[in-house]
Amino acid sequence: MQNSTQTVDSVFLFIVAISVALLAGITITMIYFVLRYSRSRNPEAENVPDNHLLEIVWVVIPLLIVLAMFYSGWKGFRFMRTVPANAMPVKAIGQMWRWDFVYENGRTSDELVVPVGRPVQLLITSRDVLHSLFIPAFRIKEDAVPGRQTYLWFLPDSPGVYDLFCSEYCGQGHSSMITRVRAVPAAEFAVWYRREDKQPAAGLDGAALLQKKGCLACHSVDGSKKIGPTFKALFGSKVLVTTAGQEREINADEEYLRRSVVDPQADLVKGFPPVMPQQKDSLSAEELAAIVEYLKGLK
Ligand SMILES: [Cu+2]
Repeated sequence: MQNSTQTVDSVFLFIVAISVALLAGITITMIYFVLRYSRSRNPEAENVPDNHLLEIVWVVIPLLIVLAMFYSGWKGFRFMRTVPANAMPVKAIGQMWRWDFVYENGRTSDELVVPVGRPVQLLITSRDVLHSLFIPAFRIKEDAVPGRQTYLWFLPDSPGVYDLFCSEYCGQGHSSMITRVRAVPAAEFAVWYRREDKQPAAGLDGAALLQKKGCLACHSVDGSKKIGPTFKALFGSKVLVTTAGQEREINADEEYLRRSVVDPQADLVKGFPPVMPQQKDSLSAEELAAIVEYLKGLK
């Protein structure tokens, strides 16, 4: 089965080949004309009458060339917009600044694990601003738009690990919005797919989870100021927040930590923008507990 890599590369090479041929042809003709029609060889100016055959040729041939380029691009576009019936749907959700992948059985992952040999359809959206999902190895890219679903498909035809980027500048942490596509043999995928995500790759180590979930793009653990408040010495401190439009001072207890992760805008810390999305569906209860436990220990 053909995949998007071959499709895009063949269109690309076709257009590059035509461009190189045109560049060479035009350059050679130009050099020939400079020499052949130089003033030293033609001291007397001469009237050159029009040549209908020549004019028709230089209109029709370039027309055929650009139509051929259009046709190959259009064929490739149709191929890439037509999702095979047996494709595996995976939701891909972008947010500042990470990707979440949600599978049909509810399994979630922060890297895109796919079985080799089966087409994958990505159903893409965003929790906050515009992002763009880009997998260079498969030559596919599509915007992630809040409130709207876009799609892509690709065929992972050999096992391997491929980069997956955000390619739409989406704020300060844009460059850390990078993860991987892991294409594994079908049997290995079946095991991974059935496994409950109680033991994520990073274990239940709160520090590793903060890193893995992208929290540290906005929050520091050493007291330095980023887009969000620092986690250092947060537990037990007094925090000035806005709750339902009312300013109040709140005690940063365990309940506050948990609520601020799951529903960050419930108590918005003064001096910080309301940009963090809710984390209801992106953290398991165990992961949340591990993170809160870790935050409590940050003196
Ligand atoms: Cu982004």
